[in-house]
Amino acid sequence: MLTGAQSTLQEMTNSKAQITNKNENGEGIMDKKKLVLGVIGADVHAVGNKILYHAFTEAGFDVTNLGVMVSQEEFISAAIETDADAIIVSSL
Ligand code: B12
Repeated sequence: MLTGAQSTLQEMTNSKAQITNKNENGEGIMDKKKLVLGVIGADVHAVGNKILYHAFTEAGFDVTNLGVMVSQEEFISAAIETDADAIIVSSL
């Protein structure tokens, strides 16, 4: 049985990260979406974060993985630095 989060993850990874744009010749080009991923605060639960890193990377996202015990400020700084499309917080 899938949890809500797991089925959302499955939908996200199945739909793939790339948006198809056209270049000047009208050919489709792939635009990789950028994510910042981590576990917030004093939380050290690393397993879900690892699975998400592999799932999103495999699905074609460009993932910056900050690991565990990440502050809100670190999430924001990394998102600005990498011009991320989304911040993903793995939690339980
Ligand atoms: C393993 C574990 C630990 C290990 C962690 C090892 C490690 N390095 O990861 C250790 C022993 C260190 C630990 C410690 C603690 N733990 Co602990 N732990 C667990 C346990 C058994 C499994 C967690 C796990 O890794 N699951 C497997 C992963 C794959 O699942 P997941 O993280 O949920 O992620 C999946 C989905 O949620 C989803 N997902 C997650 N995020 C996102 C985000 C998006 C965008 C999407 C789409 C999907 C998605 O995808 C993931 C992959 O499939 C859970 C119990 C449980 N049944 O969950 C308790 C649990 C999380 N722990 C708990 C607690 C209380 C603690 C401690 C506070 C205990 C203590 N008093 O010291 C400490 C906290 C330490 C700290 N500072 O963080 C509680 C949390 C309760 C709460 N929510 O308030 C739980 C639920 C146990 C319980 N029933 O009491 N723990």
